[in-house]
Amino acid sequence: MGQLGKDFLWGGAVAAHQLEGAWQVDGKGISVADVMTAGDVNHQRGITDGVQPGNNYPNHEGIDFYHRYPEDIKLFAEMGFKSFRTSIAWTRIFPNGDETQPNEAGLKFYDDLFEECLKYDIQPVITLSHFEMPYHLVTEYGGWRNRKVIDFFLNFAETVFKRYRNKVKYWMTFNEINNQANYHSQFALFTNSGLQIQPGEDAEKVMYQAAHYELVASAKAVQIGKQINPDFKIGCMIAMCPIYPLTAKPEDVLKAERAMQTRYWFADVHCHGRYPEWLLQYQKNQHYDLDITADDLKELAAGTVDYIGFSYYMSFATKDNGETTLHYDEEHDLVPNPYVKASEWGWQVDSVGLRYVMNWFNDHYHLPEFIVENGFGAVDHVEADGQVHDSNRINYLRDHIIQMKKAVEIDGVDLIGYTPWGCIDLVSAGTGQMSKRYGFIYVDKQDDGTGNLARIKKDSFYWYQKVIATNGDVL
Ligand code: BGP
Repeated sequence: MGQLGKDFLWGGAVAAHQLEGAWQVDGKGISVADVMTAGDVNHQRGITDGVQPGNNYPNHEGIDFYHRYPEDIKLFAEMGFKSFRTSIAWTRIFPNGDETQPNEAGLKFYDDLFEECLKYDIQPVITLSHFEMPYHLVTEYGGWRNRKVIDFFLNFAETVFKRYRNKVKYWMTFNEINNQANYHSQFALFTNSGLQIQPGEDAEKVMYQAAHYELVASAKAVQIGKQINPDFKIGCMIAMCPIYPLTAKPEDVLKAERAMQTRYWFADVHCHGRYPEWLLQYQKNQHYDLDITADDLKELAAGTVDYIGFSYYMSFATKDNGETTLHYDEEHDLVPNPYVKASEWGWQVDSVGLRYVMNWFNDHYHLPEFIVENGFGAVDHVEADGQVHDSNRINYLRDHIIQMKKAVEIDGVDLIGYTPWGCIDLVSAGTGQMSKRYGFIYVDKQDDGTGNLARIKKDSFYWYQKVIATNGDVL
């Protein structure tokens, strides 16, 4: 039976655009995250030109991690972190994305940040593209619908692989690359691929083409990375929300199976190095004559990943809708699961689902796994005693760690590490809110931008400190 090894990478996860702030400091360019508004009442974020003065764009200031990271990394070390996942903001290194020479001030910032981590024996775990591609690549090239963006991304990847080859071992290419499987979601298309669908365009077809170029870029980046440092471990990053059939009715089971294929074919390409047959057939049925060359397919086969990084928050359910094409449309085909409870943001909490997906990934790809996001977004309050008593978050994480341990100790899954999302309060990607908090550390910043950015250790800070100190034995 497997155990959580002594070098199990307990840690926490963030993303540059959700906490660094300093959005135009030291030469940084405008990223797609910088032109996203805060959430409206339905928590839907808008996309605008964001660069107008005076707009309260939550990503612009974040929690000022850019200047305060020594204090925050010290707090992570106090919890006992062995790893810290964050992203390199592409626009700190190449402000517009299509330059040939990098911005030295941006490279220096991450040199200093990684050195601060290594000072405490905390391994940086780095995402190359986390919803923050240069906005210039969107306006000038149309985002990932343009094959040229592959080379711009590879220039960025090679630059940072070389610069940090002795400081970073664990990398991943595109954060939640499969969110865009929901091709109706403007948020997913824009943050994953910088896509803005024009009137009359087939969003699904444009998404397949953009995803193809990203997958080729990922495969080529893996090969480049391994040439720079053969010890690199380069993973993919999949948003994993399993989709269960609502009933045992065969048509519901068939629908759920196609739903899983539709959301996770990206992992097939990342891990097997080829497209699944069902998708090739589907694209043929749809007469999608995509720009996929023989050389592309060779690159996909040569650039498979070393591990499966994934986020896990919730599970979904679906049921047969009478269509014969089996086509799964995430916007319309999800139904509530009566057996699980939802958070105040409607996310269906399902800790057993974590054990399910760890087995699903193991069965499909049999690669090491890394849970690089898991967490409970909730409104926290600083009580009269000056503390934040976040027992709901402790209960959520405890339940998920229990299932995670079963998948390792009973089912034999090879798990590299666990980095709960938003280990310090930061800006919600989906809603632009600070009030949807995930952290072990509270940050005094509110949705309207007010607050003094003070950090407060929540109850979960001390709980997680004990979890790490006992390697997951004390929960
Ligand atoms: C994932 C993203 C993270 C983070 C997380 C929580 O989709 O990879 O960047 O945002 O979700 O979601 P939210 O911030 O919308 O609550």
